[in-house]
Amino acid sequence: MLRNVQLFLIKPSQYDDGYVVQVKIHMFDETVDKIAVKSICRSQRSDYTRTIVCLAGVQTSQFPRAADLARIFLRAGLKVMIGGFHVSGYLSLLSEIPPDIQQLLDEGVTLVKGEVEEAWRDLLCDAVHGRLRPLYDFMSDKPDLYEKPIPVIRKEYLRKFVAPTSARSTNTRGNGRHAN
Ligand code: B12
Repeated sequence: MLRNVQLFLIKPSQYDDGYVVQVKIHMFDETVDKIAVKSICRSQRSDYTRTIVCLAGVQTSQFPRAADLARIFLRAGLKVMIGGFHVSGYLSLLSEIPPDIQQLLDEGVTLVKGEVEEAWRDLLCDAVHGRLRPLYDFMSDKPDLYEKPIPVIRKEYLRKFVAPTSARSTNTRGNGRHAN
């Protein structure tokens, strides 16, 4: 008699040169996590691996730290992209590229201005295939978010914050107020 049904839903990957292609995603929020800098640097061990580092949601106060991290990862031969308010806001508001941003462009970091919900796939393809451009500008091409799913946030991550519904950490200084 049947007692148990085991149902496995498996979305297969694809072969490249006979090997199964796998994508592993690792997320860090430095206000509450220690970034595994050394192991990230070592993660591109062979020609068969591509490590892409994305410094995400970088605000102006965080940009110097993002730049330091970007340089460490660049020196390890990794692809590095930076996006967020500092790059998007400053490149929109100023008529010339500010020196701190220009310096990183000169060193080989890819900077991304604007929102990427609809461009993310193409950006990752460019990174994987080694054809990243220095600067991407999606400012005039805003994604339509109405039909997009709400992001799922891992519970273990939210537990690291004082209020589990807000990404404001115990380490963050300031009164948290800003004019939007
Ligand atoms: C929600 C929010 C918060 C939340 C959460 C912040 C967080 N760290 O997630 C809270 C309330 C905690 C907060 C706190 C603060 N905030 Co705030 N916040 C916002 C707000 C309203 C929305 C930000 C957001 O999540 N947008 C949605 C995400 C998806 O958009 P996004 O970050 O721009 O990312 C998109 C693109 O930039 C791009 N992108 C981003 N990263 C990357 C990386 C790569 C590789 C690529 C390809 C693309 C990419 O793709 C994303 C999707 O399209 C903005 C105002 C605004 N309208 O943007 C202010 C804003 C970002 N905050 C601001 C400030 C000043 C702060 C504080 C410093 C205030 C304080 N004194 O404490 C703190 C800093 C906290 C911290 N540690 O980050 C300023 C930043 C100004 C600046 N020059 O950097 C803003 C712009 C408000 C303002 N007008 O003054 N904030």
